[in-house]
Amino acid sequence: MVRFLTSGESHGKGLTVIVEGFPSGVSVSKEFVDGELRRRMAGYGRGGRMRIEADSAEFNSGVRFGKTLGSPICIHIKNLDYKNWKKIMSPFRGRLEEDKRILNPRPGHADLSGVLKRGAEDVRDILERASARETAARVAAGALAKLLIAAFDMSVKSYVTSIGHIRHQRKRFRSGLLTKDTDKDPLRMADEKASRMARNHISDAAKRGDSVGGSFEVLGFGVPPGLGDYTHWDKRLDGRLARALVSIPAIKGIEIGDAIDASRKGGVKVHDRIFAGPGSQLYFEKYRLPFRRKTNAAGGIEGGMSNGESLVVRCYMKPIPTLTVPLDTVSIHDYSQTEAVKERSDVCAVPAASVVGESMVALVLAECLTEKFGGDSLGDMLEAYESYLERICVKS
Ligand code: EPS
Repeated sequence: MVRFLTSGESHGKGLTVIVEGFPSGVSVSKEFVDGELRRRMAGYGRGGRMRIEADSAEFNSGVRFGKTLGSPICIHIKNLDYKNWKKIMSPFRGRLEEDKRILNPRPGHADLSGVLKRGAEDVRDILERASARETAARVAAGALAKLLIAAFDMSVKSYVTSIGHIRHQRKRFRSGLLTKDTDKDPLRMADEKASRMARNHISDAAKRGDSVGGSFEVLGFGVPPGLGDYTHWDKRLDGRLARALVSIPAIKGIEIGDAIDASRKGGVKVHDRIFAGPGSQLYFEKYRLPFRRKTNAAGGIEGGMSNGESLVVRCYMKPIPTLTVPLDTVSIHDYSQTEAVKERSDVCAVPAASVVGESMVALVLAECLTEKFGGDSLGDMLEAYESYLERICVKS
């Protein structure tokens, strides 16, 4: 099954990701992976760091002549900012200087619990790895996953649904593909008025030294029924998606389909009725399910499995905890009252997080596809997939 591990500190030499269990025969383009990395760097509200970096994937293993080998794929992304941090982040030279230590942990960040857990004497030992810089490595892995699921005519998209209290005015963008290219909007919103208001909101927050959270929706298209499983808690697709998405730094809530609205209504009004007749989704240009739905309150998941409708998952991000208005905290040296460290940071990273959300959803789908259709070679997987479609679909 597809899985991955990342390494790297925010101001260290760089980030590395190893993707394992990835089938052979998948065409990989470095331009595509780099394009995904660039999408994550964009967005109004990013701090000075993104003007220093130019994330790009260096492939160290697992790909030959543009195709995956089935062996572990290792990608490295350089931190261009490392040249400014060589002394502070050197693996061997130098030592911890008393006056360079960070002693005042930021509320809302990993700082304090990390120091207690690891016995660190410098908050930097914790914050460097806890930094959301790590998500660049996830996006590199997610780009590979996107290429794999694309071979099954599946895709993942996202758009930002709110920034602070400013909410997207257009109701939904679920039916079919997004009509707008949200990459063109500085906040990845599909509602221009909301985007303009949100930009002002972020600028105002920046002037006050504050930060801003928000929400985004990730959509999965072309997903066949039966990914994930109802038989065990850890195989459920909704559980796997929730875990993958809440693991993105600062994501604190996730909603599948219309979960919150549905919790306030009766079942008669909520559940997506099933009708006879060919489904709207066309798989491999010729297969359709022999039934269809007119609604998708379930967000494409029933009983822990995909049901053939589009996946709809919404994520809620808290405001970034690094602030120029420092919050109350205590010193890790003597627990005396003080103010949190002021570090350079982003004011709002919701658009970036939505790209990371796409990556995590693509990785979960890639994992489910290799689980159901085998993971050795793309050719074998596609054959198994087509015989599954033959069984559950009608040809149109
Ligand atoms: C981050 C702090 C900022 C962000 C960083 C996440 O970095 P710096 O401390 O260097 O200004 O820019 O995000 C990234 C570097 C990135 O690539 O997304 C944090 O503390 O989480």
